[in-house]
Amino acid sequence: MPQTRETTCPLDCPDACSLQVELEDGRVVGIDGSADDPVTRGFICGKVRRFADHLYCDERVSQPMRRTRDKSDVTLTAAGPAYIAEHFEPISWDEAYSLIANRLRADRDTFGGESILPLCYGGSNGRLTQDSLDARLFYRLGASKLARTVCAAPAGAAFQGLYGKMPGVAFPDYASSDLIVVWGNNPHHSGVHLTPFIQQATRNGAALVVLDPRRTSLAAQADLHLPIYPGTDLCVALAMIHWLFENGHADHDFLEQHTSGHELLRARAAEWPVERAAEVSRIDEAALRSFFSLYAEATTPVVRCGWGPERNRNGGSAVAAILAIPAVANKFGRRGAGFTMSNSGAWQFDILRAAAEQPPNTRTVNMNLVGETLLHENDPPIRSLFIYNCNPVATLPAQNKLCAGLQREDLFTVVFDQVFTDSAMFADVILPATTFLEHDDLKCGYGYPRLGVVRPVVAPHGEAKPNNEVFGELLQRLGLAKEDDLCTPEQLQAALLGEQQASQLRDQGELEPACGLRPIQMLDVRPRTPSGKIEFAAESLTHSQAGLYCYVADEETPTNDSKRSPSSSYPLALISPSTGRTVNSTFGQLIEELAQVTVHPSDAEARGIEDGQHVRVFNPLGAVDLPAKVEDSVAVGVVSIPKGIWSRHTLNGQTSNALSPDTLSDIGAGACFNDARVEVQPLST
Ligand SMILES: Nc1nc2c(c(=O)[nH]1)N[C@H]1C(S)=C(S)[C@@H](COP(=O)(O)OP(=O)(O)OC[C@H]3O[C@@H](n4cnc5c(=O)[nH]c(N)nc54)[C@H](O)[C@@H]3O)O[C@H]1N2
Ligand SMILES: Nc1nc2c(c(=O)[nH]1)N[C@H]1C(S)=C(S)[C@@H](COP(=O)(O)OP(=O)(O)OC[C@H]3O[C@@H](n4cnc5c(=O)[nH]c(N)nc54)[C@H](O)[C@@H]3O)O[C@H]1N2
Ligand code: SF4
Ligand SMILES: [Mo]
Repeated sequence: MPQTRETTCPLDCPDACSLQVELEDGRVVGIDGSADDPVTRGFICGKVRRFADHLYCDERVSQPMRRTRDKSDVTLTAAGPAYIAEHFEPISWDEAYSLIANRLRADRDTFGGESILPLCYGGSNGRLTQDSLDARLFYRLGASKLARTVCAAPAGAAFQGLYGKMPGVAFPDYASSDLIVVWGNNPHHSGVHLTPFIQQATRNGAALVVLDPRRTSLAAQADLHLPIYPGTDLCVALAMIHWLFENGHADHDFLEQHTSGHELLRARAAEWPVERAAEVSRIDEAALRSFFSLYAEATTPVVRCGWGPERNRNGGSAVAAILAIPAVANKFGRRGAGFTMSNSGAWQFDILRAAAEQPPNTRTVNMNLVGETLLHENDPPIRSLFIYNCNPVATLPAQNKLCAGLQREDLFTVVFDQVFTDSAMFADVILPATTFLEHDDLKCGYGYPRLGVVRPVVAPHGEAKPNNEVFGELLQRLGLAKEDDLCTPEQLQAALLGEQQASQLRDQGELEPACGLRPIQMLDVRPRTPSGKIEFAAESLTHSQAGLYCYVADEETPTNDSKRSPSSSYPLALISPSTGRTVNSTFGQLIEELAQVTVHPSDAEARGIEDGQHVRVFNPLGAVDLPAKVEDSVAVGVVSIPKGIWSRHTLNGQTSNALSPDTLSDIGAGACFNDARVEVQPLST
C-alpha cells in the first residue's frame, strides 16, 4: 500500500517547501509539494521532484571506505566511480572512527589543534546538521575555525550593517507591489515559488524591471531588462540615489528620523551622474532613466536583491547601495513595498548558544582561501581536513590551487557525504551521510520565513549516518563528550526553541517567527541595528579597503594573487550563475550532458567560434574545455558557465571555479566568482 509522509525541504534554497513524499515498500516513489501550503502551492522544483534518483543512485556512498593507494594520480579528469573502486576499500564504522580519532588526536598533540580544519558549508542547510555537535567537536579540539564566505558574506555584512537583517517583503506580498525590481536574482531557477507572485502582480498591472547581465527567462518577460556589466551594480545604485536626491524624490524627513550616515551616502552618490553609470555599467542611459522614474513614481515598489551583485570586489558596497534605495525614497510602510534580501534574520537563534558552546580563540581560515592555506600556511600547517556538508572541489574558487593542496600526501582528508563527489577523490576516508529524507532536521526558510520540521521518512541507505551521530561518536572516542551535553534532535530542538515551541513544532510541522510571516517593513518590523535606525555608514562597514560606496574598476583590482590576470589580455567577464538542475553542486552526479559556455554572437564571431563548437575558456588560473552555446542571452563581453557543475561536465575536468580568483570582496571577505576575466578560443580538433 502506498503511503504519504510530510516533511520540509531543507536544501540551500529560499523556499523551504512543505513536501509530500510517496512511499511504497519503504522506498520513495514520488515527491511533490503540499497542496494546502500558501507558498509551495502543490509544486516543487524539478531537482527535488527527482530526489529518489539521488537516494538510490549507483554513486550513493553506502559504507565507510579507506584509501588504499597514494594520491599522486588524482586528477579532475580521473574523477568518478571507477577511480573510487580502484583506490578505496570498504571498512567498518568502528575502523573508520578509530582511524579518524587517532589521526585527529595525534595532529592535535603534535602540531596543535589549529592543524585541524573543518570544511563545511550549506550542505542540506538544516539547523541541526551544522553548528551543533560538529562545532562542539572542533571547538573542543581547538581546531582552526572556518569563515564561511563562499556565499552571502558580502550581502550578509551589508544587510546586517544597514538594517540588522530586518525581515523583508514576503513572497506572497509581491502580489501587492506595483513595481518589482529583480536585481541580480534568478527566481525561475533559484527560488521558484517567488515567480507565481510576480506573475500575479504583473497581471494586476505591476511593472517588472530586471538587472542581469543575462536575459534570463524572467528578464525576457520584463518591461525593462537592464543588461548590467558584472560588478557594476554599485555604480547603478549610486546613480539612482543621486538621481532621487537631484529630482526631489528623496524623503528628507524620513532620512533625518530613521536613518544615519545619509550625508556620506549622498556624497558618494554625487560622483555618479547617470551618464557615468551608464558608461561603466554598459546600460543604455535612457533605459536607466526610465528605471529611475518608474521607481520614483511607484507607490509600492519592491526590490528583490539577489546574490548576483555580491560576487565581486565591489559586492558589499553594491548590496549596501541597493538596499539603501528604498530608504532614500522611503518606499516602505505598505504591503508589498520595500525590499527582500535574505529573511534568515527572522529567526534569531543559534544552536551553539542554545547548547552553551563557546568558540575557542583559534585562528580563522577564510573558506575562499582553503587552497592557499593548504599550500602555504605553516603556522601550523593544516594536517587534517574534515569535509562535510560541502563539495569544495566543485564550489570553491581557485580550483587548481585547491586540488594541489588536497593532493598533499601528508594531509589527512575525511569526506563525509551522500555521494562520491569530486571532492571524495581526494579523501583518505569517505563516510556515508544520510539525506534529509533519512534524518531529523529543522529548516528556516530564508525566503518565506517559516520554520519547518524535517522528519526522516525512509530508513537510512546502507550504513549511512546523520552528522550528529558521527560527530557525537567522535566526541566520545576523543574523550571530549560531557555528561550534560545535549545530543538528540529532540534535546537540540528544545534548547533552540524552548519546550513549548518545540512541541508546537512537532504537532504542527511548522512555526512562524515572532514578526509574523508577512511583516510590513518599517511598520511591523524595524531595523535591528544598535541605533534602531537604518545605518548607511554602519561602523562594521567602514573598514572596506577602498572605502564604503567607492567603486573599484577592473584595472585597479587589489590582488592577493600574483597570477591574477590584467583585464586587457582577458577581456571577457565570466559569470557562473545557478541553473535549474543542481542546488549548488548537489545532484551533479545525475547529470550526464556536458555543460556549455554561453557566448554572445559578436564575441563568438570575433573569435571564429560557432554554436556547438568545442572551445577553451582560459586565464592564468586555469582552462575549461567545453562546448560553446552562441546566443545573445548574455551581454556582449560576458560569458557564462553554470555554477555547481562537476568535473565530468567538461572535457578536461576543470570547471568555472578553476577560472575564479580567490580574491576577496570589499566587505565581508566574500567570494569573487564573478570577477573572473577570461579569453575564449576554439579548440583545435
Ligand atoms: N536551482 C538552484 N537554486 C538555488 C541554488 C542553485 O545552485 N541552484 N543555489 C541557492 C543558493 S546557495 C543561493 S546563494 C541562491 C542564489 O540565487 P540567485 O540570487 O538567483 O544567484 P545566482 O544564480 O548566482 O545569480 C543570479 C543572477 O545574477 C546574475 N549576475 C551575475 N553577476 C551579476 C552582477 O554582477 N550583477 C547583477 N545584477 N547580476 C549578476 C546572473 O546572471 C544570475 O541570473 O540560490 C539558491 N537556489
Ligand atoms: N563558480 C561558482 N561557484 C560557486 C558559486 C557561484 O556563484 N559560482 N556560488 C557559491 C554558493 S552561492 C554556495 S552556497 C556554495 C555552496 O557550496 P557547497 O556547500 O560546497 O555546495 P553544495 O553542493 O551545497 O554541497 C553540499 C554537499 O553536502 C552534502 N550534504 C548534504 N546534506 C548533508 C548532510 O546532512 N551531511 C553531510 N555530511 N553531507 C551533506 C551534499 O551531498 C553535497 O555534496 O557554492 C559556491 N560556489
Ligand atoms: S530546492 Fe527549493 S524549490 Fe526545490 S523543493 Fe527544496 S525548497 Fe522547494
Ligand atoms: Mo549560496
